[in-house]
Amino acid sequence: MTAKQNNKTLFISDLHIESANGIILKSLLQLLEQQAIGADAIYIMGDLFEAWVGDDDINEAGDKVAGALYALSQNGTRVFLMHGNRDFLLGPDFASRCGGQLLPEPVVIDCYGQKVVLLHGDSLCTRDTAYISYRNQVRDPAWQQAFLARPLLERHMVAQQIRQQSKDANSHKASDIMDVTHQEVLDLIEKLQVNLMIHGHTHRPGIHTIRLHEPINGKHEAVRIVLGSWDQKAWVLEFTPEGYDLKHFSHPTD
Ligand code: LP5
Ligand code: MN
Repeated sequence: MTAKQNNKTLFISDLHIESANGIILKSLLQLLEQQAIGADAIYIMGDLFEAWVGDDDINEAGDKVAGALYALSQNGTRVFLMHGNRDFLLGPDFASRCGGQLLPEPVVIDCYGQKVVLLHGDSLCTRDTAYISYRNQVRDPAWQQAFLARPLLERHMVAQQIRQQSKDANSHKASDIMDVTHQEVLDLIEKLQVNLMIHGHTHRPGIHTIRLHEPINGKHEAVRIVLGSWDQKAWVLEFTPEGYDLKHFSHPTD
């Protein structure tokens, strides 16, 4: 049997969708209908939504995203979702409405024969100690259970307050502490013995080569690919058996 043509896997993150009628959702729908169609898989690596307060918060933006991903999955593209710091409460109910699967992080996948570690990226920003201690609290299952038991309106109000506190806090933080800690990256790559890492979160899209102290899989280098946030344009990492390409596109204008 001949190899399937046009094998590709897409990686996106940090869309921060907040409105059913906004340009970002339109841009995602365009990507799913035009570029993701026929792909082997799509990995949505966190912060798909601006804020997610629980799968019981049924809303039009969520419905549209789930409907489009479900259609893609029915057409044979595997759909994977990962938590970000804005949508860490996204649960298996929503994932199944997308015809997808929620991945733990970090997770190591095999992409056309290459081992790749995937994670949202916030856990690598360890110099941002205020964020890491906040993260430890809100990732605690007991805290989440209690939060999800609160009325929806209250959850929305808390989310809005935390967003505001986060914006205020970030305006006073040095820019470099909101980037990944190089040692954390190295430690994870060495622990998992991979030569490729893909993450988002920092909104600093790029491809970085990392010199290794000890070779991994016979190589002295590893690569860290950072996905971009979708505020000004759409960022997509396209992975094929031949290689990868970090692309960006203009959002639709109409
Ligand atoms: O999101 P962004 O890019 O602005 O900044 C992030 C970090 N901030 C956050 C907070 C999110 O923006 C808010 C998400 C709301 C939706 C969540 C659903 C509802 C859950 C409610 C949770 C109580 O993730 C920011 C990082 C930045 O990335 C770069 O990495 O710096 O971190 C912060 O701003 C955290 C502050 O430094 C500390 C905030 C203290 C808040 C204390 C409230 C305690 C709440 C009680 C928890 C038990
Ligand atoms: Mn993020």
